[in-house]
Amino acid sequence: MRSSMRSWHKSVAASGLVLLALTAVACTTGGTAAPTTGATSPTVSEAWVRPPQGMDRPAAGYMIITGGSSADALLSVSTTAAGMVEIHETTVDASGMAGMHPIPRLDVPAGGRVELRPGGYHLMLMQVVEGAIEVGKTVELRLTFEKAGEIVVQAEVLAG
Ligand SMILES: [Cu+2]
Repeated sequence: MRSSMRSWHKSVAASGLVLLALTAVACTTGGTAAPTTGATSPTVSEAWVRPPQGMDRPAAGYMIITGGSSADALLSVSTTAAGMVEIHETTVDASGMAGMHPIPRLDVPAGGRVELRPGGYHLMLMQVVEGAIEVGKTVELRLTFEKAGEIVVQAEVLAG
């Protein structure tokens, strides 16, 4: 009896987590209705931008991309806040030195979760428009996916 209670608690906790995750995704997509075909596009949550660390320095963008019903890929990103945006991958070489380089596409598996975060995949916003990326502001990022097309997200500028 006691053990069945415990597993009941566990499953309630687990479904609560799922619910939270779904709510977060629904908020960032602005409650857009799902296509009637049942096919879903990738969704983007927790988008934020770290301001440039000094003059003529790039800013960085982070987010969580959750895959839709079929595999897709992020191909490019643009914003009015910067002249150019690259998708970067962070790698660590044999001597432990971290470096980063642009990648032409970021694959998003169906139903998968791809995190862009400090020390991992990230967006590099180059040629930042003066004053456009400051803490407290919001940066609009236009993401182009191979299949889903354009997805626009609002990224909060956070000190980080
Ligand atoms: Cu980078």
